[in-house]
Amino acid sequence: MHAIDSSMAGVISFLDRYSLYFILGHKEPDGDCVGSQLALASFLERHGKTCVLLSAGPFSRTEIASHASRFAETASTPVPADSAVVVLDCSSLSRVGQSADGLSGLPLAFIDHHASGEASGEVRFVNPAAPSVTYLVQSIIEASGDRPSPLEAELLLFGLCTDTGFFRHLGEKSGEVFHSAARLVAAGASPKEVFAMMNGGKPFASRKLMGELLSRAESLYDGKLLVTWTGIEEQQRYGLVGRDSDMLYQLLMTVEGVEAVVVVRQEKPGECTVGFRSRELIDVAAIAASFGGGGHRLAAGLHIFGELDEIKSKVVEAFKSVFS
Ligand SMILES: [Mn+2]
Repeated sequence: MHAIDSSMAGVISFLDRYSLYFILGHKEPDGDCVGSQLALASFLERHGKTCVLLSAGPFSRTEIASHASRFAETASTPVPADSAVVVLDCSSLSRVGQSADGLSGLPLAFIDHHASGEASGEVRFVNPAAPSVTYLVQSIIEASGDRPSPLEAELLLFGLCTDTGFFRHLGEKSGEVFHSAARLVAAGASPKEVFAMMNGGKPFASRKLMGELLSRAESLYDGKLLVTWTGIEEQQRYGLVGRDSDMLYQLLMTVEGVEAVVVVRQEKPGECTVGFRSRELIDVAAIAASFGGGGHRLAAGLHIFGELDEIKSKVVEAFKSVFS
């Protein structure tokens, strides 16, 4: 068993050591995942490396759909000698899905800002205090004595804005995050364009579906928990494109007295996903973890086997101890 290197020097030397890097992210990628993968690949390619971008997809979020063509689902075999794997925005291989197929045994590094994950990989550059993985990738580029290209800066700002809800989720000790964002803007990123990329281009029907979820939301535990849900038939009727939960959470979190919001979706018969948001007091990552999910203290999620009604009542029940 080798010691795991979690230092900046360790990750920089890992990214210098090999000639080809497979750059992976988690299933159901978001702007932070895709932005950090693309920015890291661009940086490494500028430094003479070959990069292969892999993702299990699906690229169902409107704001990342245009990047889908840059990614393959699995590596083509045989894998060239002197290759290594970098996994971004998650800390365990189970989250990357089939994109890791054929890559076992290669040198492996994780760059992540989630607290959960298993202790594998030669390098684990993991900082749960980081607001996004793009923030960590930016710190790696800068610690290497370089600065992001205009394209990389835009991708890095896109990831940072995705995971911070365009800076809304940041608290009082986040001065350094704003400094790093300022350096991205100085390097050519446009906040206006990133905002449009994140929030524009949604199908009309996706807003109608959001209306359905808003009208059916239930207020529980004296208004501290708001829960809403949607079934398969309804999602098919309105279409799955552009279902940005972020806006839905944002609207529900504005309600007076609310501490947490839960959204349950039946994805297919016998399978649901559950999303959690917390205002401040409730650790929703712990609640998600009790069902096998994960995430951050104030934003978490899980994929679970079962039907909508059953999962919804189990999840609501799990809040009993925190609200009593
Ligand atoms: Mn992230």
